Amino acid sequence: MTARVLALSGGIGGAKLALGLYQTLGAGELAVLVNTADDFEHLGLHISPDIDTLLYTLAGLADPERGWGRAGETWQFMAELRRLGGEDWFSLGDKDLALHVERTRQLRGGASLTAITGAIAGQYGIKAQILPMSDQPVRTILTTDAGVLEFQQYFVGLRAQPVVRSIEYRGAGAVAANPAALDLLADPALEAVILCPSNPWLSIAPLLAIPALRAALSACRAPVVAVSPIVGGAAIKGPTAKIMAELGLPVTAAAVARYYSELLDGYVLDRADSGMAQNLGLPALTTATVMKNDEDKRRLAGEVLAFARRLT
Ligand code: FO1
Repeated sequence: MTARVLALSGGIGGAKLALGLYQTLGAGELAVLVNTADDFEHLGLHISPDIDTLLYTLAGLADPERGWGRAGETWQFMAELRRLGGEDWFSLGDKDLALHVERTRQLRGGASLTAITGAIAGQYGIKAQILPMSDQPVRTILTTDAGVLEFQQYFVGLRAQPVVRSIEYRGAGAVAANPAALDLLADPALEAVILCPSNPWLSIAPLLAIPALRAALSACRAPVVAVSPIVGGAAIKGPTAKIMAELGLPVTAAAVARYYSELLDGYVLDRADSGMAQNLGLPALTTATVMKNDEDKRRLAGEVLAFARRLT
């Protein structure tokens, strides 16, 4: 079945709404286009953190507290690695490790990240398409007060503490966008494109930096709706608010809407920010956007889909 809703997502924040959409839509009706600019090579393995967060979340395997990695994980590999004096700044659980080893083996055998992700999603019983934004590498590089840093070095190694001056999505201008995503965006049967409440600058911007994807989103006939990751001047999780302030932007839901503005047909913001809804220059839905449990995720997903339908 061809998907009728395409969600754009990074890792933890985006995966929450993606799960709500997945549980609200029928089997095969959701496709998720995922950031791969956080990917990196670590201990000789290809790690795709945002894809893995989507895989584990939609399969019901994710750790609910951390948001990344597996529930009920064990850490014997990391303990032994530490004992050997190995690199232990990035934690790979024992179950999670199997995914990285198998993915890396298949990549070295010549399979594409899209094909591998599709096969793993199938193994996990996921009835949605999980699409890497590209099969070629794009890498987020941050210029900070601690120097020029690769994404995971900044995010995990330095806990996102350095002050960000600028962000580059290295390679984005030259890679091919995922062809399945381009096909979906051009499909007249597509009903909605949802920008999940991921970090706009770290998670969604890498997708938008791929010229063919941005053009396809602009040309798409289905309504494009973003959900604000900023609520009442703060981010629900992660460094979105900190980065906005460091980039000289006001930390508001409206500033996120302005960042996406030319792509959007509608914007969803929290009740805490209802005062901003009138001045966005585009249709807005004000609702409770903080997702504390699966019921919140399904409720928000249902409201976002109904809002998008009204924009058609
Ligand atoms: N995030 C952390 O904060 N610390 C970790 O040690 C860590 C390990 C890790 C391993 C596999 C994986 O798929 C994700 C992992 N993450 C970890 C999360 C991840 O790197 C970030 O949350 C995303 O890249 C940002 O979306």
